[in-house]
Amino acid sequence: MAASAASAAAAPAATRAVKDGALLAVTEKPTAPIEGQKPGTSGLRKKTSVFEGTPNYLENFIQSTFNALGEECKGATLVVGGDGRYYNTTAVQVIVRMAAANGFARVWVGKNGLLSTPAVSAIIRNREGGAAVGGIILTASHNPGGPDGDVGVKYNTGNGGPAPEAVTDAIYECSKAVTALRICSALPDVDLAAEGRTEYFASADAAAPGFVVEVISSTADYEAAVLPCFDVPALRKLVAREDFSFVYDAMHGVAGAYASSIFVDALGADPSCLLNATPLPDFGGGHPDPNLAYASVLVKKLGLTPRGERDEAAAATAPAFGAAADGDADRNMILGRGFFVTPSDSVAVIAANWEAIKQFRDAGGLKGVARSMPTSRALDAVAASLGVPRFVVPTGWKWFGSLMDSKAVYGKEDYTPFLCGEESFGTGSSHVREKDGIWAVLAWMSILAARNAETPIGSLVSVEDVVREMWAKCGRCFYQRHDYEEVDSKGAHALMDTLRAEVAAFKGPREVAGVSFTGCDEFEYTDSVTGDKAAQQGMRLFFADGAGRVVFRLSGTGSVGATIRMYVEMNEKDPSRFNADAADVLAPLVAAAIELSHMKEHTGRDEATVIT
Ligand code: G16
Repeated sequence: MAASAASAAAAPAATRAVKDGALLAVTEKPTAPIEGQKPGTSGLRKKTSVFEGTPNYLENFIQSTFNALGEECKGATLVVGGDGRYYNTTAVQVIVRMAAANGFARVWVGKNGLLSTPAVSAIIRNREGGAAVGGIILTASHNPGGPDGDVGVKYNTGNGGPAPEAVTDAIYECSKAVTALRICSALPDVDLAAEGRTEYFASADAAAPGFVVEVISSTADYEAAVLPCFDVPALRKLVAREDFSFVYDAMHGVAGAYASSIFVDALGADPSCLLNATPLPDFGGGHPDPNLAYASVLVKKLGLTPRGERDEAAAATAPAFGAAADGDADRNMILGRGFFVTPSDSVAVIAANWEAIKQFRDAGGLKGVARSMPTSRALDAVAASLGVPRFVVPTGWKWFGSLMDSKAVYGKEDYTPFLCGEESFGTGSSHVREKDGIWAVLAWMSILAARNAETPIGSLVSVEDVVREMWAKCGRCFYQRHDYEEVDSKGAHALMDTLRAEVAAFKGPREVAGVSFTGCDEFEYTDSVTGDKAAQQGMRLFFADGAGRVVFRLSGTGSVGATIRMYVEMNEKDPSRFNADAADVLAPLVAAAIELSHMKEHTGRDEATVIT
């Protein structure tokens, strides 16, 4: 399968030559800066109504991106695709016309406008030996889609990863100064339904095309990057076991475009294992966020309550393994029969079981691991036990890229193969420079395959077994994230200021709401590879000498008001307490953090909007 995917990626597409120079004529359209086009944690995300209802909203941002790239656009190749949400194909057509006018020589567009986020990363890095300068991904990730939902645009650089802050800051600065849009208005719509290459010539006798649009397979380059990471025959053996069954919920996002060829064709699973596998512009009316709250159908199927507790009756007949993806297929949720794996535990378990994963085995082991700061410290304990360097970065996948590129790009220490993860249901490795939901699922299946290579049918080592094994070695990090969504922005900032004042005034341990509050700080980061700095990356409150921790930060991915994220963690080393209910264990920390932050006073809220 891997070999055929690789050759499919290299297969020449049908070519059509169009020799009408008028089509490449550039129109300069006057425009004026639009306020608020500042990329957040992962690109620009706004309500669809803002993109549709504000003249030139998309065009301004794309022109600002190209202006920020400057000379890099000239003669270059750009990748364009998205998660299939409403407005995806409209935006693709606009971007192609603007790319032609801004000097790009070629655009690679995913068939039907579809490309997952990790697929864009793979195409930028690998297709034609890394010929693309970068890519534009049309996604608002896990945010709902449709006319009432969200649209997002993000730029990935030549390493395949999300643009670092220097680039997004430059785009933002350009957005404040943009006065003209460059567009090849006469260029016809790209036929997105069929793979193929269209060459536009500036004149009938031009020797070479002035601009090329290639509609490429959405899946081939991605499969060629991801399948060789795993022992596919071993995965097929697992899937064929009578006592193994699994369900994958693509949540009507772009993962559906990959799920059938990977899980059914390559691994031999029955097509009935796929749920919601047709990408839809409104994600079927759902919220394509793979967590306990929004992947409720899958959660129930796996024998779990909406709080992630085991429902004995339902668990008795549940599949052995379940997983879900978000809109752009970079996030994942992992479930066992009647068992929820927190994303923080997930990356720690993968690290602890690295030998089960061919990609790591072939390289002689992991050379680096990392987590975002709010992610639980489970990975720290595993990294220490393995003796592998461990990094803690601010929230945002872009911060992992420099560590993965440390040797190849910066000539420093080699940390690849590299494993990283975030509490926000993101897990990935150095095979691409984005988090990769399907990679994470295959990593988990590889662990189950390795652990069950010799087990008799009927005694499957389960998801729960491997998680408990990690807890037994490293302790259990009880973990929850409480999100207060669509809070008034002023109140949210005032809450952060209250915590900042707490840090400034902290005089030593004291009791708060019956818990011992032992320290606090504000997280700041210096990238050890590039020297880049990031200030104000979250307020940290420590309890019980650091065993308990609550982090507050404001989300950078919402589109309305502010979202306050409160991440609550308690590290427990005593195995007799591992079976306690996470909500019960964390309740005292939640109460103390709410008191210290003056949550109610700043937000008017009695409780979180979503707890995951
Ligand atoms: C993006 C970033 C992640 C980040 C997440 C949540 O993910 O790539 O690194 O953890 O947003 O960010 P925030 O807490 O600021 O909302 P995605 O899947 O939304 O692109």
